[in-house]
Amino acid sequence: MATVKNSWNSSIKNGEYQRKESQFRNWITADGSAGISGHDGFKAEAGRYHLYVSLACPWAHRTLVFRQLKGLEDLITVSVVHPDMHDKGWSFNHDKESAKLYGTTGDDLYGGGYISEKYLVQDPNYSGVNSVPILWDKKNKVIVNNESSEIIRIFNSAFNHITGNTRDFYPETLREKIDLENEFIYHNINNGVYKTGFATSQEVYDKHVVKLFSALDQVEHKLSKQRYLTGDELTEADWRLWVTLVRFDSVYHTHFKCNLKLIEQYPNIYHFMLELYQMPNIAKTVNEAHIKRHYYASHLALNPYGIVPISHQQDWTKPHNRERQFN
Ligand SMILES: N[C@@H](CCC(=O)N[C@@H](CS)C(=O)NCC(=O)O)C(=O)O
Repeated sequence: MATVKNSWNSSIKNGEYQRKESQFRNWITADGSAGISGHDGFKAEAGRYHLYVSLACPWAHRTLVFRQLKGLEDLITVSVVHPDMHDKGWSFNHDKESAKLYGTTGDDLYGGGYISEKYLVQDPNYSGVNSVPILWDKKNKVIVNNESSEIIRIFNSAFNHITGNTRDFYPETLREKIDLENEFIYHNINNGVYKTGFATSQEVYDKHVVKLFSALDQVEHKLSKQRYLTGDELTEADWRLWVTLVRFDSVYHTHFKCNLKLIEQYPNIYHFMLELYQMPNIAKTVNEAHIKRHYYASHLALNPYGIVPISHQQDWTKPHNRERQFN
């Protein structure tokens, strides 16, 4: 079967959704020396860096969460695209109404029209994916990094000397465990919902939906015995799972046919999701209208009329039970 181009950061091969590699992988460090991947370094400075995000994108959401967790709100500015993503990719369409409903900002740095321009500025022949998030250097007008798993690691430590915030979500002692959780959750859950939703054959859909729910069953069991994925400490792995959970009942369950259960039907995962949502400054990273509008109105192959369903409204303020003793 042929490879079909898909408007998302992906292609479809033999009915299977395939995500592409991010191409900009530079690192910010306290002194600007080259980062771990051997690329040119960028120095951590207040006001120098910027994030381009969609509030719908779970990968971009990770970076917004870490911006809050690490007290980087005043150091790193943000632009929010319009939730609709069509042929020309993410746009900076923006007016009073979309600002109010979806948190759009336009390209408040350069007045640009599309995210693709940020990539074309780097390389006029750029043919990669025009994805968000982008971590942008305002000083040199270049992309630092467009891989969220690395952007959150940068945020986790690079600006500590400026903010004094030394909270560590990737502590040395837990790295092996965190890496294992990340690997499992990325393939089966974070990307699992996409592999399920974008499957173009029954066989492939059946395979991925079963894998996804078997992974959720395993997470439910784990969270019945311990507060967080790696034990009693909140880490990067928990946040990486959480961004998928908050989109699940309103979007993935319906739009991606991940419908064997709702997250609400997994008591431990559900309360874990509420607990993290209720942590300081986290709720402001969640814009449900932007999330729903993006998925339902952008993937017209899955939802041709772009109708956004009135889904069950989650009560995010419901008290969670995660403070109990685990044995
Ligand atoms: N590996 C990237 C993936 C980012 C990604 O897939 N972003 C999607 C939105 S959720 C995107 O911008 N897609 C644009 C496109 O496919 O044209 C990361 O984690 O940062």
